[in-house]
Amino acid sequence: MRRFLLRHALLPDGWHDDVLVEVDAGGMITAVTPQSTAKDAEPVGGITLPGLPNLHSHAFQRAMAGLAERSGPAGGDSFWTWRETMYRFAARLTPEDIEAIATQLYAEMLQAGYTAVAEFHYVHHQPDGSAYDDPAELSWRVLAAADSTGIALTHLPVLYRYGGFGARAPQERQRRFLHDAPAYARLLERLAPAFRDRGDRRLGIAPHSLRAVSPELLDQALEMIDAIDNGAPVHIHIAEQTAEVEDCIAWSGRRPVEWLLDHCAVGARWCLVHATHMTDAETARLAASQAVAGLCPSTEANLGDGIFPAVSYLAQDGRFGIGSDSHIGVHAAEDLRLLEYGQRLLHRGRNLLAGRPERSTGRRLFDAACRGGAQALGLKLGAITSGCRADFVCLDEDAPALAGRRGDAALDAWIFTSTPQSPIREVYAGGRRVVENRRHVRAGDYAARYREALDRILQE
Ligand code: NGQ
Ligand code: ZN
Repeated sequence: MRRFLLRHALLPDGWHDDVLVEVDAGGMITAVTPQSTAKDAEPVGGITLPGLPNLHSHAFQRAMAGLAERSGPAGGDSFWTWRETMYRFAARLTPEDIEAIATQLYAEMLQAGYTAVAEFHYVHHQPDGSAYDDPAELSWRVLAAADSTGIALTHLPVLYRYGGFGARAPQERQRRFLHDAPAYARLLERLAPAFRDRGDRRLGIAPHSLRAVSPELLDQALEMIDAIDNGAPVHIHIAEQTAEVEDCIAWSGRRPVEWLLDHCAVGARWCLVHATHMTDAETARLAASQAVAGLCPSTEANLGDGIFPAVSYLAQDGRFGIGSDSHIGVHAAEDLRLLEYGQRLLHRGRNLLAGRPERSTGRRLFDAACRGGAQALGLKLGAITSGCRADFVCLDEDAPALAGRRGDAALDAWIFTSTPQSPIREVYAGGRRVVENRRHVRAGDYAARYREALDRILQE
């Protein structure tokens, strides 16, 4: 049992001072008492927020951030040309590389205020497409990265079988990703024991997209995971690009989100990643479904996806969380800011996602993204309350951007003011202090290993 005394903290019912938080040996909160006078507790200074869950990550892509920002030989760059660069990059990575990249990334996430991540993991096999001796080799690498850094992990092995709508044959360069149903079932069974009785881990599934699975395969995958953990998270990429919407209509007569809502029991266990292109009717149905929309504002901007209908979706109580996806940016505050700014540019107004008069936009976005993120990860975290993981993000009250501000004003300053130095000074994950003085406690080792890997990968 450990005891912390938080000087100024955001609890589910608002801001409080001198909050005593008791944490068990598993890193979970057992009691929260505001206005405590406890003398024997470990003091946690600054302005303390719950850690934000990051609901969408392809860890290996962190190492190619910035490498696809030159126009290609034919011009006409798009999501699809970026994808070719990404496939070439993915083809080169060894298991050691994947672990080094994921470890560096997860340490960066913790420094940025993300204390949990849903890893949408789809590089499974050797470069020639054959399975590793242990078919879960690359999943273990991701788990090792999470364990070393202290980030909580929802692991989503991706089911990828086809190359396009209507069960088109996959392409050669997708061969590291592919499973048929029996191989996927074996992967899930092999992984399952590593997730039992762990408050900081959950196993779910990720059918990659409606392009990569057939309707039958989607149903089979749901049966497989339910046999292991009934109700475990299900994440899928959907309606990110207009070409995908057109292809889906050509295949089925329906739009992607419409098709999914018609064919699957989409509810609270589901996370629809992107869902950028929806009609008003789809937006209303998704909001009513209680599923989480997985928004990835910096990646969606980088890839030229389009703008999610956030004003209307949130007005209908639609749930959402934030993901850093390709990791072109790893910055919790920046992604929340970009979500609001996309709407400002589109609708030419301000504070569009505050939800009601006289409410802080930052607070509304942060609360909702914590709640939606925790739901999407299927883990008890994202709030400083009994039963949740002890994840604290402490802003430096002496940071100039926060001068004179407390409570929601401090949260708004963190989210909307971009400063050269992040105000996040300390981070606790599962009750363990993993970021001190703005750096992960093992940042030096991780960065050295990461640089070595990248020097080799990019020289080849
Ligand atoms: C991915 N990324 O799986 O990494 C995808 C691109 C695809 C994003 N959608 C590949 N941002 O969708 O086919
Ligand atoms: Zn993605």
